[in-house]
Amino acid sequence: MLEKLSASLRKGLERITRLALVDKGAVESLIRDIQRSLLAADVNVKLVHELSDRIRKKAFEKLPSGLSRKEYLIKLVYEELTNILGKEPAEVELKAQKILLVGLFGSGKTTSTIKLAKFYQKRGLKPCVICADTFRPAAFEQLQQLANKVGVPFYGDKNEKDAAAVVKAGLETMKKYDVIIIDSAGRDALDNTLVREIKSIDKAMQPDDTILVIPADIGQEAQRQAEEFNKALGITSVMVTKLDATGRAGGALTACNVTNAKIKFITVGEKPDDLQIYDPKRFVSRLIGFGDLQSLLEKAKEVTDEKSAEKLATGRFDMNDFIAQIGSVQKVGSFGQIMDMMGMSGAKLPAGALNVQEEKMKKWTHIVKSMTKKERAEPEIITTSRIKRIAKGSGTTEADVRELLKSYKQTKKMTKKLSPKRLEKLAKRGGFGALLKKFGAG
Ligand SMILES: Nc1nc2c(ncn2[C@@H]2O[C@H](COP(=O)(O)OP(=O)(O)OP(=O)(O)O)[C@@H](O)[C@H]2O)c(=O)[nH]1
Ligand SMILES: [Mg+2]
Repeated sequence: MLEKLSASLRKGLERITRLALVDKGAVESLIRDIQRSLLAADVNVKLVHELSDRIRKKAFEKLPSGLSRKEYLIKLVYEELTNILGKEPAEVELKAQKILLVGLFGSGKTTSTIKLAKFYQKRGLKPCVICADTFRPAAFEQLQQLANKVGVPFYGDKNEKDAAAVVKAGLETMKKYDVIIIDSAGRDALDNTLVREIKSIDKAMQPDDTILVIPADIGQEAQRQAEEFNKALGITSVMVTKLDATGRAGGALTACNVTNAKIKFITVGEKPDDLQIYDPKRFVSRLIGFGDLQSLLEKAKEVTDEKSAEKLATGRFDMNDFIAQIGSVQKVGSFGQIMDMMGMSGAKLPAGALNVQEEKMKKWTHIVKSMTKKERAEPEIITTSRIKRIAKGSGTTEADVRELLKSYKQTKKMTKKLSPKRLEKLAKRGGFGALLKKFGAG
């Protein structure tokens, strides 16, 4: 199932968004996460290694302006995934055309014929379907019944064994329809009889588009199939079916990109509406579970600002960094972390208490804004009379100001006690939030 690939890719990326510092180690572990996800989805090993190398090579390139290292890295992963999944989408033209579906036994040709007809019908065209499968006895009835169900005109001839003859008669009968979709017979393998048969259909109809139908459950084996069909018959597009029913879809989708024929459609279920245009970018966006790249980047931006996390790692931070870090944790909505920062565990809090914590964050932000630049850099210099003034200026109480100062002081003290290595580690994990959590400061 795609959900599995999706969940594991997402986990790796989300781990990156939570990091405050992105270093070589972080990139390597992200690459390992991605490798694991892709290999489990049957993506070709060589392809996975190439992708890893590209990410590794580009990870520390000069940053494009306006992007942080973390955002850049997420964008890089997104682009590299899109790259192996086909880059640009194939063009789907909404015009009169003749389409031939080919593929092995059970790949999904007949059901896809109906799905395609429905697709064009919904977009205002007049499609019809023709059964050119004279090999399997029940093929005629199957397509006829499905066509009736969705209200698409059908042509077939139960008594004619020559597929090309059926096609010729069918095209003549169905002249007034603009999108003509022809379903052909499958075989166990692409043998000579199948090649000959499809070639004769091809000659009789001269399709605008010959779509190879490949079931996703064959995984990376799709490459060989696509190459074989392409060599023997010259396919112009690919449709990958049954994406909903297998864990190997990643392999099938990436493998199809070796031929010039692009994946044009995918099917994600058995119903007539379960057909989609294949767009690698949108596919990757959905796969990694973020609406689009933009929201992914925003998410990366929200979490801990890298500079202040870096300062935390060296123990040299001021009130601005302190608030920036707390603010970023708050934005992500990690209430548990905030509550831990306040020295409370979630279990002890009554409902509604979350708002109180949020209130406190707001207060703290106001308090810091009421400090002078110098005070923010060196809160130690704040005197009792200044506490009074700051409380007044920020619309809070003296107790609020004292609480913030105490929290800051404690954090500072803790950072001094820790070895630089441990500090760095903590900073990387989640900045101040993690640090405060660890020591239960409040
Ligand atoms: N879950 C799922 N099942 C699908 C999908 N597409 C096709 N199927 C099922 O796969 C089976 C075979 O589909 P057909 O359309 O009959 O395949 P075919 O290529 O015409 O088969 P032959 O004519 O025997 O070569 C049917 O049970 C379909 O319902 C899909 O996207 N998802
Ligand atoms: Mg069929």
